[in-house]
Amino acid sequence: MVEGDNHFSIDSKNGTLYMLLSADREATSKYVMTVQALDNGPVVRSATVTVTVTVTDKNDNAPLFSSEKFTKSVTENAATGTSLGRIEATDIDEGANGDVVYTMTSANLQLSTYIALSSSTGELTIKGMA
Ligand SMILES: [Ca+2]
Ligand SMILES: [Ca+2]
Repeated sequence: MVEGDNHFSIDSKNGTLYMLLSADREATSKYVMTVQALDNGPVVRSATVTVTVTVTDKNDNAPLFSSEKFTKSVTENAATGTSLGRIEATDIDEGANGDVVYTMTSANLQLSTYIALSSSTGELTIKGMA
């Protein structure tokens, strides 16, 4: 190996590449290294190649809310469709592992009939009086 990273080692006899440290896609998603092959001739000849290792994602992070607590207020008799703003969470994983879906897990019956939560955006809106 000519240049690389301490995450890898290579068997100089058979070219097997070994991973020495575990990878974290959220820290480094790709490793690029140069590997050189040398012959044993009287005048040594060589070739180099670029090796790219891509780290695929594992769902190892939970979504994180942007705040520990959200407080919203609404004026009485607010019209149906009035937005109360968003409850926001982000997930640093990739693709479906990082998609956030919002659901109301506990709300008093009155609240869930009066306020709607968008499962995709986390936006709260007034549904209208029951
Ligand atoms: Ca991950
Ligand atoms: Ca995740």
